[in-house]
Amino acid sequence: MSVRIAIIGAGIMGADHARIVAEDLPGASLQVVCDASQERARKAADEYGAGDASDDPLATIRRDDVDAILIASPTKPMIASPDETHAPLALAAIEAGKPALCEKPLSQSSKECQDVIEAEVSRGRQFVQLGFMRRFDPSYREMKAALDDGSLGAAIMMHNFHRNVEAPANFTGQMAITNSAPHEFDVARFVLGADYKAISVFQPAGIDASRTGAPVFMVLETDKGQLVNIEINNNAAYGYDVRGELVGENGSVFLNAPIHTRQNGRLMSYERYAPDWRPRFAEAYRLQNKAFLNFVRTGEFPPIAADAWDGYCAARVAEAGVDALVKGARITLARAEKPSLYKH
Ligand code: ISE
Repeated sequence: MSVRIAIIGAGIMGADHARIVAEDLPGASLQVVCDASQERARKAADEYGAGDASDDPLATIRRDDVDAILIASPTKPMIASPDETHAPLALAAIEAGKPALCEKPLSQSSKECQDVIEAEVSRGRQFVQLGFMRRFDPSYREMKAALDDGSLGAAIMMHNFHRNVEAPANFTGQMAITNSAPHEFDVARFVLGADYKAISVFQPAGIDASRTGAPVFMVLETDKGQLVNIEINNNAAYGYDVRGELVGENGSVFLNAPIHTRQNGRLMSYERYAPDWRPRFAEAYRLQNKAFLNFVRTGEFPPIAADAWDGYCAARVAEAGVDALVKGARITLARAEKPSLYKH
């Protein structure tokens, strides 16, 4: 029997997930596409062959003909964070007893993440897989394997660059920390098997820090004594460019992007950058969504996937990062106790 999936949100990520479910996820069927705009929901539903379209997320979650939820909530009309609907919808899915794959971040509020954690702990099982898809990216998987198999020796530093072509209109400098950087906060934790104990945040002098997408440079210290630096530049202009280097005592591992061709001509040789994250992480999204389908079928939470606890950890360090930026100070991190429900 096909797993009947409802997608909440038909924006850039909702539409891409609808494509993956419809074209690249055998065993799943696209039952409903829901969006605040009925027109946008209908367009995505027609394009990807969904059974229905809706503009009511709670009714969609509760439908008897829906087995699982994919939360890629529509961005508000860009007047607030585009991510503020994720946690409430995750709670509604838990209430309905349905597994949910929730796009990152779970919430920009660590308190809202704790509400989701409490809802799962009180039911004694996990419902929410969180969309930190880089954990499934083949490049990050090889980087982690080199550390885990001992060939790198002990990890000492990790360098991360995360560049978008152009920031959306509402994208504040702080959103570089709360919306983009959670990918690095999570994947560095995952690769290193560590947690953060402090964060410092800087911006280049002379830039207009209030300008949308103003770059930020962060230095994080882990509880294993490692250093993690993260550059977020959402107005890089030249292309979507995510880089990483894990430095160990016996060597290092660089990430390579899945670039398939190099073009020669006019005395030049060049490779193309992706215009945004979807082509760069297409395989990661496919593998993440495949793991979610298996979770829905078996109830076994995928061993490398992110969960509500990881969402809380990312939100906690993002909150400290905004604090560090505003105060121009190194901020130490306190965290709640990890419930035993979260095994990874
Ligand atoms: C966006 O929300 C994503 O999740 C992308 O993966 C990331 O590269 C981008 O910076 C975020 O704004």
